Amino acid sequence: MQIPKTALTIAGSDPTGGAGFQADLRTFHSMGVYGLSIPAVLTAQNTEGVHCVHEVSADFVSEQMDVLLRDIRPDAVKTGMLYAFDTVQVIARKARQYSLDKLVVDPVTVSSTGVMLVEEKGMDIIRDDLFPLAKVITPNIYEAGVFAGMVIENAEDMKVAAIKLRKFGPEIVIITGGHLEDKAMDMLFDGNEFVFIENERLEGEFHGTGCVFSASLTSGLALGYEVNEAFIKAKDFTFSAMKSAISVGRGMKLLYF
Ligand code: PXL
Repeated sequence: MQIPKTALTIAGSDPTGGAGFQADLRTFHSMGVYGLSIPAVLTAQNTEGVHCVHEVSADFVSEQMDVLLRDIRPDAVKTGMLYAFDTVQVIARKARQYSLDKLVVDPVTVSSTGVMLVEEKGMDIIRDDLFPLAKVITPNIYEAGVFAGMVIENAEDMKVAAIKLRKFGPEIVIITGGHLEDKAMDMLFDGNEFVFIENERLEGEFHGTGCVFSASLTSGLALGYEVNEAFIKAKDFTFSAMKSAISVGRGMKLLYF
């Protein structure tokens, strides 16, 4: 049997499986990629929201990376919710040490219900230490605005923010979750051109769309696709998972695939 491509997620735990490393693993599997996972922080949450956060020490995140990466070299890697600044620092150091090149950084900052998923100092380190190592960063429109220091209201603003974010060092910037009237808009900027993908806007509150999008993008890179192609595949995958989302609890819908 042929050995499958592998992808590693370094992210938070979400017991609902709608977001976090659990959603990433489901996505990797669905895309035909073997999933590896390192929990960087734990949350207590349900479909109504994040209740609280429990840190995993930076030392233990470091240990998990060392033990895994000296044995297995993943074909692509993504980071999600990391929370603590020293955890972000350690991950950046290890990413350099192990030359993790197909690195997707999803700069998770806040939950859908407004709970902070990163320390303030952690955001600075994501920007200064992780962005320069990233092949792709995938902020949503809100996160892109925070990192670029502006409010994004339309497609022109998305372009301006992407130009600013690319100056922090990632090769490619993808901003998700833009909207214009009844359209949902995602945009890729590679330093030369802007590529917009438009979809119909779906009704309802969805949990984990950012995680599923960045994990499907990471799967595409692990499978050997260029970022432009992986972007289209990830968008299709996420949109169809949103269309078949399920209400398993009392709160937000979870993407199902
Ligand atoms: O969707 C962002 C996100 C990422 N990772 C974890 C989360 C959330 C949102 O709640 O809980 C673990």
